[in-house]
Amino acid sequence: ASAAKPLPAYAAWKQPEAMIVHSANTIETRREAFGSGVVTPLRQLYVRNNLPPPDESIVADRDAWMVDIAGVAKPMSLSVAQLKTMGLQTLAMVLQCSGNGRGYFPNKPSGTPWQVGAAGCVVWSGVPVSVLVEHCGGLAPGAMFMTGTGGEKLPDGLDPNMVMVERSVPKEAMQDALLAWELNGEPIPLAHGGPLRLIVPGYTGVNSVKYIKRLAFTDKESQAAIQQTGYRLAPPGQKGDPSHPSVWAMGVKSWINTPNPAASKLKLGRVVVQGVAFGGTNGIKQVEISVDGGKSWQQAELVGPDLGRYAWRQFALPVDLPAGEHVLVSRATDTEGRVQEEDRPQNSGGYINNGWRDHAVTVAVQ
Ligand code: MSS
Repeated sequence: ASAAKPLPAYAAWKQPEAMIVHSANTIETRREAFGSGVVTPLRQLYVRNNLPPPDESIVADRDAWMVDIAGVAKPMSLSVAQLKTMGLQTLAMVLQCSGNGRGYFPNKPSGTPWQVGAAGCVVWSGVPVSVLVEHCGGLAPGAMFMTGTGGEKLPDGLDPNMVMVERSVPKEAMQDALLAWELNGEPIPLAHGGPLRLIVPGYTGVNSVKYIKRLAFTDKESQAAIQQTGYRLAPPGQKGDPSHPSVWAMGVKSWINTPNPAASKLKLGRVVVQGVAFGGTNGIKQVEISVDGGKSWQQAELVGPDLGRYAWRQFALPVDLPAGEHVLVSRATDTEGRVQEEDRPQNSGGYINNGWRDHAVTVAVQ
């Protein structure tokens, strides 16, 4: 086996034992590293960059970072210092890569083969986008989408649309969106989009644009490839194009973290099955657990604080496991009654895998 890859310099402060380094721009949390606190510690939070992150110097003077606001009655350019005078909201949310769970697609779609660890539940503070829009005199007529542009320096000689990180979401998503400067009570580290990040709760990670330099309310979706052809739910075998649904809101999902599938032998007896469940844009109503691969189900208890509809809930269920092999699965239901499905949604990009079957853990008990 090849040696584990080292953490890249911009994320060197992460806890190496907790992470799987796929590449310098794709770093996953190990399933067995998720603890029982509801909030994911930053040193264990996954990282995903489509482009290499900007230079660390952009977080030297955070308050001086500028963002352009367009597609409003009074377009303006604002510093983080000015944003901090406008309002404050704090929200807990599941940050999950669109491709989390891609590693379970049997046909191996191109892209990082994430298992469960391209996700975490984190707390953001910043100004509500709705407050900002009001400050700018309201939306310009014809606004349909909220479009965020990342602050990376683009490589020379390439069509900017081919490389830039610019994502559009329906303008309704601005309702609970933030321009955030703080993450889990700290200034947002560069790795996670500091000094300023657009936060679109309930949507997959790609829609929360890091180091945001422009927030525009637009009549059309961004022309960038990452919007037009990337992150599209294309049928298996097809390339993404604008006729396919964009990867936006997350579905209901849960998985078991304990017992740890990496621990091959468990002692006979009682074990507390634990994991996390979230509903994307909705809260969680209930989680059921099966210790027989989905034949029969028992209701788990939701434990720990409820940090709101965008956060995940922890669940726990003590069970007695006799000797032998057991397939443990969880199935969540959100507050609107949507039930996590057994099968992964088929699509060529390996996106939004929330099927419970793929997330099973098999444990051997002696
Ligand atoms: N932003 C920017 N600016 N850039 C990049 O690259 N990426 C995405 C987001 N944002 C980017 C951005 C993705 S894709 C994701 S997931 C996220 O981010 C992540 O985050 P973190 O913090 O974890 O790293 Mo998939 O859907």
